[in-house]
Amino acid sequence: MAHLESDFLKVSNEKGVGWIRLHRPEVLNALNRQMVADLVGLLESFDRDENIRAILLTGGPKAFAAGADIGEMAQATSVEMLHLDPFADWDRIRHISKPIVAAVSGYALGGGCELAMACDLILASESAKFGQPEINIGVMPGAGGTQRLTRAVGKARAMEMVLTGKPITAQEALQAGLVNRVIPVEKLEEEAMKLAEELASKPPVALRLAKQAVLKAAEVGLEEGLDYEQKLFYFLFSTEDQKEGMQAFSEKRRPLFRGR
Ligand code: DAK
Repeated sequence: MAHLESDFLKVSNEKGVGWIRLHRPEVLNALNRQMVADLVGLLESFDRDENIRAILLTGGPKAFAAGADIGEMAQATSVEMLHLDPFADWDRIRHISKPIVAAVSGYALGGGCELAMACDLILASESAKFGQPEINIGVMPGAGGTQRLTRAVGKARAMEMVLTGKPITAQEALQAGLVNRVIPVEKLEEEAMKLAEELASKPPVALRLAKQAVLKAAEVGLEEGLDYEQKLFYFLFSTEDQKEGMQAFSEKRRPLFRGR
């Protein structure tokens, strides 16, 4: 299946992993509208491609992304923002059903931090800096920075980051529970690819439903969440992969998952 080419994204596809690299280095991968539209289109196209089972999103060594493109927003009025809804594309990211690993080096600020948080796992290099500096340019986070960040790191730290605009280091992000691992800069992409490949080897239907169930925990109360989890669990007994997984365990061999 062919995937969209873009001026601002580099794309590859190997070993079941669809790899997207944000590539607008002259402005530290500032996310303009076209770039976000291309990114979302590509994520959706990976989501439909049966040969892709996990997605890896990276930036460059100096920046994952330094935020939405400030120049593009600077002169907009509220009414223009409302009518154009230039950010509607962002919202589609949360409907991607395959797991997305973000590998972050350098700046992940504003929309860059929000984009990383919209992914499912974040690996950070030792140089990574996460922040919501929107307050310093007269606005506030608008793509999840007050919601996903607070759920990830708790009110105290989120409040400080959002109100002061000061970024945190990779180690602080690890301690706060924002990222999964901190990795030396030169090893980041290799380790992120290994993790994405590992995800790509799992049974795709179970992977998708497990992702949905974990995300649900941030939205509903415990009882509703447990009920949802149980129903998805029962559903998996209608898949060939469940039979194959359990049979392979009994026969002491590696399972061959087909996504059915
Ligand atoms: N937008 C546009 N250009 C940017 C940029 C950005 N966010 N960040 C950096 N650049 C550009 C710089 O202007 C500079 O361009 P030239 O001057 O060379 O033409 C080039 O990238 C290199 O940057 P610096 O010269 O500033 O590099 P330094 O190493 O000195 O500083 C820095 C790096 C990351 C500390 C600094 O560039 C910086 O503070 N950048 C801005 C960070 C920021 O404020 N980010 C938040 C932007 S607001 C929403 C969705 C998303 C959003 C909102 C709503 N909805 C769904 C509703 C998101 C909003 C934001 O992200």
